[in-house]
Amino acid sequence: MKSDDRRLSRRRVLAAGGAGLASAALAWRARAQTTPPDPSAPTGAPPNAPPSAPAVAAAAPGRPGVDYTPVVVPDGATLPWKLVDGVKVFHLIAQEVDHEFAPGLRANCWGYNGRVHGPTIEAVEGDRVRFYVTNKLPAPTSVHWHGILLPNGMDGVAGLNQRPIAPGETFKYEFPLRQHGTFMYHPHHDEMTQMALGMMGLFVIHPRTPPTPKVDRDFAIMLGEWKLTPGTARPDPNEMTDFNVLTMNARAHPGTAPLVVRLGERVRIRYGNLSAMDHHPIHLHGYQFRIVETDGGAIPESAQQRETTVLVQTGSTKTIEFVADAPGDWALHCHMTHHVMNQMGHGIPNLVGVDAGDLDAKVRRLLPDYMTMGTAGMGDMAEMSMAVPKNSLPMAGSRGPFGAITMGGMFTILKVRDGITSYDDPGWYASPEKPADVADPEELKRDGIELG
Ligand SMILES: [Cu+2]
Repeated sequence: MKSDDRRLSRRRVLAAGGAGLASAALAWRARAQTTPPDPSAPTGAPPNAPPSAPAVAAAAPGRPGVDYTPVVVPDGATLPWKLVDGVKVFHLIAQEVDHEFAPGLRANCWGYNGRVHGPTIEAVEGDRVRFYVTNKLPAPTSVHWHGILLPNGMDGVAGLNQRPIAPGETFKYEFPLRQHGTFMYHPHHDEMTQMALGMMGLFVIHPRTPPTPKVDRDFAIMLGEWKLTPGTARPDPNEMTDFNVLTMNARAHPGTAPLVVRLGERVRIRYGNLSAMDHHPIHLHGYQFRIVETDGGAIPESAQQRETTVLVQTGSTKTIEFVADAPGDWALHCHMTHHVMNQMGHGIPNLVGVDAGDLDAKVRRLLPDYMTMGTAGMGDMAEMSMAVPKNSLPMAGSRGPFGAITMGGMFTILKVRDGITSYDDPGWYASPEKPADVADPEELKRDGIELG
């Protein structure tokens, strides 16, 4: 609110009369006194308490499998740590990484510990964490702990909070974790270049008291976008609008691993988005879910809404939960239709509805493989195994049980199965019901459907 607006509304309130004002103030006070405490606030210190304030009541370092259910990072990994005098010690190594986005497409990226994106950091509210960051890049860098409440000198903005980490140097960051939720890390030095090349990761802090009901499968997915000109070897950090590789955990469909879940399990999916320029509305088929948390903390149950799509703005995280009670292969994808496409074929004229006539026959005299495409849309492209330039991905397409899946990019599959004994890819779902298929002429007749 601008100060002018505030003055205006205040004048308006005063004009409403003293008695009304007094009763409004009383009502406000009563509400303030009965407002329950913020469930996302850590015990012992308010979220914005200065660093000298006590952290959560001194707690033993959280143990995986005992104090929390470790997250699953499809196509990714979590960062190992060791315990030294009660402190969890991590080592991040910033370096160049040869990364595969999907079979057929690789690039020289920048990441951490041999991975793009960097491994997911996982700890528990109340832990004290120490990060050594070694810079093996040819450029200075820094690490910002995005969304984490910490002392100012640990915030990692080069030039503002620290000097940059020069190539070859190892810096130390250390702070207590005073909150829980899903957060991120990324450089805050030459962000445009370094993040476009892949430098980012998720930072999951589990609550000190495990949630009830218990979450059985806890997935972590970082959403990202890249410009990788077909045939080139490095992502282009100068791109502002035209991103052509859209990823989940730095993989593009058909390179994305499915999310495998046993029927009836409670599922959490944590999404983080550090895309350069885009927000991603992530849609899940077959389910309604609740958005239970943002990087600002847990959302009280009374304020949670049922949704089928969650908008993950860049620079934010959103966490959803649902009980996987519907078996099947359910699509999980960004709903921006150009974000479920891969590199090839965006910069072409609109040929939908065009009659190519005998153009193909004429051009084939010169180019034997020529084929006019796009006159009835792009769906056919997924069916054809056209030759594409070296190191590039066709616009769309993977093989499903019923033919081509005409999507790529920010797309994966939630596979819910009864009776599975492992979380390995169970293959395609064998539906007990007959899938949609060509209509029976008798039924068409019965239902009065006239086919012209
Ligand atoms: Cu998107």
